[in-house]
Amino acid sequence: MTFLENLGMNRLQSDNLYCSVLSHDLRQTGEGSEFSVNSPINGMEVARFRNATPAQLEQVITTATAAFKTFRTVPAPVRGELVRRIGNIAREHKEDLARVITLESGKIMAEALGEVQEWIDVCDFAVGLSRQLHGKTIVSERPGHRMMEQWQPLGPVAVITAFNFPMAVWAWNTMIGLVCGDAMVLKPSEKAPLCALACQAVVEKALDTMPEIPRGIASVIIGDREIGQLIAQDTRFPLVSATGSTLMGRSVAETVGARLGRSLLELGGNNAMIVSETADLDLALRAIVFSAAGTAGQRCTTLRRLITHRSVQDDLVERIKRSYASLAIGDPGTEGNLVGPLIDKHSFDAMQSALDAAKQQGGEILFGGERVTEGVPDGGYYVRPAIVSIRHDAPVVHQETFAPILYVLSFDTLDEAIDIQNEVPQGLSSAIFTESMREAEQFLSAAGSDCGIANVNIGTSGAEIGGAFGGEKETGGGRESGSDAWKAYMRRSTNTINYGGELPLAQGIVFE
Ligand code: UN1
Repeated sequence: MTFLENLGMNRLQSDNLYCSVLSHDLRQTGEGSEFSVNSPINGMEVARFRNATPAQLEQVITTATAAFKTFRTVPAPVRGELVRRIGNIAREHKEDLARVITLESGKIMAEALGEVQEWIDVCDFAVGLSRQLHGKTIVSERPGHRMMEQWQPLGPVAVITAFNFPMAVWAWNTMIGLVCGDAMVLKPSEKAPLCALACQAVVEKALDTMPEIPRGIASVIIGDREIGQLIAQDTRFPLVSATGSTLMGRSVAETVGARLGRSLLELGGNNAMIVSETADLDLALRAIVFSAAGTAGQRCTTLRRLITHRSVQDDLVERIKRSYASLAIGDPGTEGNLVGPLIDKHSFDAMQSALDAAKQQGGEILFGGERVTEGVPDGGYYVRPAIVSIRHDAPVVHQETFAPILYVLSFDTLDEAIDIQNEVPQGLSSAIFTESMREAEQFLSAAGSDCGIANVNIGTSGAEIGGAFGGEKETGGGRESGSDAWKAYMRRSTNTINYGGELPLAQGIVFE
């Protein structure tokens, strides 16, 4: 695995185990239970780790807290310069980084390269932002007074990531958090720890060129649920940003909420596309296939519900079937393949039980769903993406199954389609395909989609980093990446300054 060596990761190995605790100041193998990382490509072991212990977490938090004290006073544009260098190193190693993603997440190379590109893009965004952390000047009701607000660094921030976007989601949080002046601690998915070490290796290369920056501003801790729980409990993390299942997010939110900390959650999606009778079906088809079958259905933004106007449904479904039949399924490292493996057997079993449930609930499997064993590496769980026709209110349709199952639902009026779109507990991404301006505007209006992302003539997945990314309801409400998502990583301080010689009270109160 020369790409790991190119990234400088070989030096992290000792006794065949990779480090579980990593920052410039700390470099240790874990002292907890051992586990192996198996590539979804063929099930083979690619690395072994030992989980970190609570005592090792304590060291990481102490290091991050100390680094934060210095880092918060480093001027934001200098912090931006660090992020600029991180982005340049990521550019230089784009292909090697993508290979680590493919190895651990099973994502095809084209999408893995796209993921590294998201990291690079968010670096560029964050560099510009480092000179734009603006507060407001506010007029005061009192003579001789001025009011303003400032945005200050928040503190050490914990980032808990999922296997499916092991670098991009970390980068959205960490590149923005760094320009905001926070010390960032990553607890990666246990399925993608090598990606975390690769990210850390890039940050450390950049840190080597800027000795004025405290080393402990970025660290990685590889641990199990217990470590995640301890992170959520620890008041030294004013913010815990977590991406993953709703189950995991609920537990993080409850624990962080109990200590009145902040959590930033990006959880499950159950994303829908409405295809109107006026839609450009060629365009819709391309969007559907990428959104539903791309990444083997393992994006938070994956298209899971296709809400079609009754008049176009049969034609559209036929076209999707034809397109699905020609999708190359196989080794994600081989050029030309478009659908790689599911992450593991557990994920395959979950897909099969969802398909069984769909059948029991009156659904009909129109295409796919089965395991593919020919022309794919042995040991991986490759599946043919499934198309299922079913009632919109069947219970299985309201759950997120992290696999390529596309439920096809029908509607007669747009009001009905929007109700169907909004009736699930999740609220991440949504789309409408229509050539009607009225329909598009209704979908985007206050009475339209209730999701954090609502698109017109674009699929549900593949968002750019410039927008705020996240969703409502069980998706958790957090926003990451672009727009003003940076505000979550800072504390707001409202300042009133009296430059007059009197002490007038607000609201005209006389107290003498
Ligand atoms: C995720 O699946 O957790 O919009 C993130 C998209 C990507 C990010 C997905 N930019 O599909």
